[in-house]
Amino acid sequence: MKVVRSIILGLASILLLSTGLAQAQILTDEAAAVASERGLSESDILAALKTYMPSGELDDYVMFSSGGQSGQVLVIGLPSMRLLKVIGVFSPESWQGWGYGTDAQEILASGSDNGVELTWGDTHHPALSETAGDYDGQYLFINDKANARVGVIDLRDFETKQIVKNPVANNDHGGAYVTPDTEWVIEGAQYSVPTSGTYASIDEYNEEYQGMVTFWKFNREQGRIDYDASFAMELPPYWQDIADAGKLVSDGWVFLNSINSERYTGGFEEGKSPFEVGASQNEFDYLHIINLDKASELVAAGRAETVNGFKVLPLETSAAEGVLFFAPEPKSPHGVDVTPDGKFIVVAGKLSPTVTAYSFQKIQDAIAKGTSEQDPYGIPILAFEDVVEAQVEIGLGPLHTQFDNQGYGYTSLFLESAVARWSLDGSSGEEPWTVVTKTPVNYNVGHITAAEGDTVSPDGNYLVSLNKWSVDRFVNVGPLLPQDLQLLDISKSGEQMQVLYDMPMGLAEPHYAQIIKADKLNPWQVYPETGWNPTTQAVDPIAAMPGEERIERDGDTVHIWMTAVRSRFNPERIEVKKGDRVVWHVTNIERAVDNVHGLALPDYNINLSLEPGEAQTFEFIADKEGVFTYYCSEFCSALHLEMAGYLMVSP
Ligand code: K7E
Ligand code: CUA
Repeated sequence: MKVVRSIILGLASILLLSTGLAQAQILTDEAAAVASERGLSESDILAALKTYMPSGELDDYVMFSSGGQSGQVLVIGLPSMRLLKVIGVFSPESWQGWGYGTDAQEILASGSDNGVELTWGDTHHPALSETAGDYDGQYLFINDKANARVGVIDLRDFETKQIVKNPVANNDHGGAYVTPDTEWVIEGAQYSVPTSGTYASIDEYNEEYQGMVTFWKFNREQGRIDYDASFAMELPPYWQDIADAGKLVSDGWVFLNSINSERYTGGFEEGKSPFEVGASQNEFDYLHIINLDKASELVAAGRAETVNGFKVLPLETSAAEGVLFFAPEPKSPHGVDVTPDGKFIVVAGKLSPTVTAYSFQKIQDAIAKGTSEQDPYGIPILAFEDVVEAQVEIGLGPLHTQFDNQGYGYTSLFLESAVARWSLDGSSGEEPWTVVTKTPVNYNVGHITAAEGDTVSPDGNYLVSLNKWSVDRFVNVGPLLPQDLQLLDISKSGEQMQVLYDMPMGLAEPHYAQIIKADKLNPWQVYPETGWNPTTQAVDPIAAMPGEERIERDGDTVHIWMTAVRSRFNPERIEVKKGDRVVWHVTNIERAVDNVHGLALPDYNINLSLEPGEAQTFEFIADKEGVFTYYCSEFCSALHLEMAGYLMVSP
């Protein structure tokens, strides 16, 4: 308690300068009493001080985290670890009206064209858009591992604008990652299947199944992936895992790690080894080294084939033209992460207690020198000793690596439940390529993410450990536990890395996250003009405008042009006939910040969120006769409960 008291005394003396003796004394006594009552240690108090945000104070960083099986993206402020927003991407999100208006329904249904309506996604890796290798705060991309889709979120309004379905893969894992100027969004498939989408017996796995990586061309002006300018590369049927783009010296190259070089096909039910054993027998798998610039030149020169209407560069072409190379990587590896200077590619061992740093220069030299080693598909294999710069003995179950501004790498250790800090090639002042310290986390960490950690100039300061298990951490809420996101202070060099905060995340399993400086984000507070369509990011020509509210019948279709303002809808009474098609346009004509209205229409499964200026259109067939009340579902004023109307459907 002495130490605690001395910290508090220290604090009090700072306060004394501004407030005077009496108040400082009160603080000392009260704070010491609280600390003693709650049994807080010195480091507890420091942690509390470092994360506490007084009401009205804003966070320094914003973390965009995947929402895992919820199909969402989570927005979290740092260092307070306050949840700021949940963004609906692959799943309907009624709070945002995401998936209830016509435009959003169309976006959300992307990929649902084979007769099954997709209503969820498994988001893994968010990627902030970059300019010259730095996050620019404009867009966010996120993959859906379950269905091989990529979502595009516009950070002017934090809403999903596009979902593209991969036409030559049915699941993905190596996405989303961006190249340093966001020209390309990378999406690597995971479990190999016949890319044509047709049936092939698993006995023909080696010949008829393929691996895949897709490069989606991003059009920044339009804020959309350009489907027709995108292409995929066929890969051998190993299971490609995680990817990263080169930067600075390695710009133009892409790195993908893989598992299952055994090309094991399972069959536990027939007495064979399960996948977990059969797919991890080899000492080495293959780091895929891809010359993306060259691949895109070949595609531009017409060397791609068409599979399911999509451009695919055949494996033979990549092999013959020097687009694809392999380097051995130990053993069933997981993350691949390029250092901020672009010089090294760090692969975490997973089943090997090491991280391996490959030198981009050595890779180039080895490619120039040539190799006679090939895999069964004719892909050149560079010799391990030719391309490796260093191997760091890191600990058990290394998965993912991040970087800071002090010359350290950080690697998550799943089996050890720890984050290791280690020195890169020397700028930290420590002996190069050695572990400096480890901090325990609770428990079983997957990804870690550092402030601006995937850029050419990371910030250091904070690191978040995204833990898989939260046993013992929180009040029991039943057998499905929350996830645990732990904030670490990594601002000090050497052995000090303090866990500051545990944030329970009761919303599926966040895999990866990226942290951007808050001042790089510049979203709108209200939509720029009244009648704004968030999908087109422009005034909608069919929006309902103030003064033009009306109901018009055109045969069996009834058009409604409605405005919403505190605290009324106009019109309030709508009469239609059973069987009519109702096309309902509604605009929130408020201009004040946070003056949101909702439009909930029970029985027809509609709930919109209308932010100031926003226009939405939805439609339905009025196939249920009766009297329905619609109402504003956002508490907008003292007379919010009066903000309602009647929809009457007569026989
Ligand atoms: Cu390691 Cu899907 Cu990035 Cu999870 S993945 S941990
Ligand atoms: Cu408008 Cu409540």
